Amino acid sequence: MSGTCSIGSYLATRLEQIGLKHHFALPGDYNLLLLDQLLLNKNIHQVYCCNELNCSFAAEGYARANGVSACVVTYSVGTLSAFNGIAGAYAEDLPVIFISGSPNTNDLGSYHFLHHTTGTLDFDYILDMARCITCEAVAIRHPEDAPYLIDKAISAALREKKPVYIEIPCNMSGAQCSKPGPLSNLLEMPKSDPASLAAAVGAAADFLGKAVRPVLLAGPKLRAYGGMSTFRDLAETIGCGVAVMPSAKSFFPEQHKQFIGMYLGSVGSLGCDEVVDSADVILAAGPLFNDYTTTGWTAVLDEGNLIHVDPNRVRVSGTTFDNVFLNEFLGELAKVAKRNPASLLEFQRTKEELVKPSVAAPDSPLTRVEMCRQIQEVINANTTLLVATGDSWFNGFNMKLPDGAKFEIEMQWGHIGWSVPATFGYALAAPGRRIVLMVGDGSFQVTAQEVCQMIRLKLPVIIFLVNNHGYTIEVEIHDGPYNNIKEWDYAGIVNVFNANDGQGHGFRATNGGELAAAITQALGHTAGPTLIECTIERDDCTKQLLEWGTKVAAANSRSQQRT
Ligand code: DPX
Ligand code: MG
Repeated sequence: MSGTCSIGSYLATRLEQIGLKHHFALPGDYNLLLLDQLLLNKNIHQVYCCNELNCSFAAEGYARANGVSACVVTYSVGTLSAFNGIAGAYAEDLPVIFISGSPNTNDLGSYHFLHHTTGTLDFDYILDMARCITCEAVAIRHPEDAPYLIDKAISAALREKKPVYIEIPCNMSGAQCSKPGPLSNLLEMPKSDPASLAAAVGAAADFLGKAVRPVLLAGPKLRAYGGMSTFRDLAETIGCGVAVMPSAKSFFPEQHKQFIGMYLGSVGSLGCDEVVDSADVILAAGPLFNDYTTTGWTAVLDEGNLIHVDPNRVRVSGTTFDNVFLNEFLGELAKVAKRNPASLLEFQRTKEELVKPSVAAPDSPLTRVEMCRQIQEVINANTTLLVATGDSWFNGFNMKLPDGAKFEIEMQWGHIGWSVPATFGYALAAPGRRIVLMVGDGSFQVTAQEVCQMIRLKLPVIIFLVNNHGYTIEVEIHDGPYNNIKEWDYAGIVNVFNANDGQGHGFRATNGGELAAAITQALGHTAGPTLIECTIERDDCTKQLLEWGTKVAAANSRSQQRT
């Protein structure tokens, strides 16, 4: 292990060691030498995006499938664009190693103004901003510090499941530093304080033991903090009803006999909110309750009834136990929790069966219901369904997932445009899966270019582009001329991206027959993506969106209260 290597090669080895097969990149003169160094490592492929925003979202999507990811951009002009996706990764608990190639260190202390900056002598503003949206931000200024700083950042990302920022000056990527050793201590995860863990488990077991009708609720942080399997163990020990929050859809199998649906207050799945609301103890594992997930603060669970399991602490009916980690807590609780299936029995007694939509006539104008009916058929055990911000969220929530199917949503950050590059990144990290995206026309217009990278890398993604002629979610919350968007030829755009060497397919479906034919083509096409533009009426949205939109709008328009 002794000897030296370049800083760029040190970084490449570390990225390889933490399990990356790809990193996403955009060139600029401050990072070109770094990109050259990274290219020397043949075990990780450099993958390109059309702009830095997309690059950050592609890395965010890759981290969803792979657990961790990296993207490399150029200083300031590139970094600032990527910050949006990096902040999104922070919100969504995804460890993205965000690397920026920065100015020559000899310029920093001199009276030198530099391009791509604000035209002042401040060269720290990017690092300062990065600190707000990462869990560790480091800037290499001397080669001998590089191994320490790179390792410090990478281990923070893996430990905290948040993005980190590493700034490498353009005169440093080729400079020598000591070679990387084994990863071992970088991967060490913190352990709960034993006394605190025992106290938390004791209090939770006691609280659950006295409950008449407990339920379990899976939250969005369950996956990032490694609790999906211990959560299932706990659920099976208790035998109670198990609900999921929207961003945790697929974190507990929907075919499991204890599954009672998605909890989203009055717009959750049929019969679920009644059971959760009437439970006297709710164990929420890795939740994040915000205005969206509480449907505009109309579905706020009583803290007194909650066992609130955060990544690193637990609150049992308002009493906090610090230094208790989610996965260990759930595992220990599963060993001592008592059986109580009352909430599941309640659900089974009260549940109403959903009426399956009937098949529409193949030549009648396409409706949202018929579109979803057909998309449902595409979802198999090997599918990952990604849904973009908009009514695609609610269309996605209503989809039934067979065991093995996965669901991805960016509901905390909620950036329109996230889904196209994130799907690209996800598809790259999950080559064997059937990747299906549902995206609205407005969201698509933000980051549409990234379809060309799916074409470039021959990724057989199926994109259902819901053309409802505008920002329908906003139409339902509050309409105005700003919700109208310019019509595009969405199906035709694939040919623009194909140019003379691509094999993407684009179809427009205006009725059920055309949609069925396009889906058949898509399922047989493996040499690139298929985009199916589904044209529906502007107001053809889910009833959940209407109700949710009204409640969120009411929460947004509350006037200032004096307390
Ligand atoms: C906005 C949203 O067409 O979906 O189904 O028609 O709503 P629907 P579209 O993709 O439109 C999305 C649109 C404009 N949200 O309805 S959800 C506000 C918004 C945001 N992110 C950013 N800017 C604005 N969520 C970056
Ligand atoms: Mg739309």
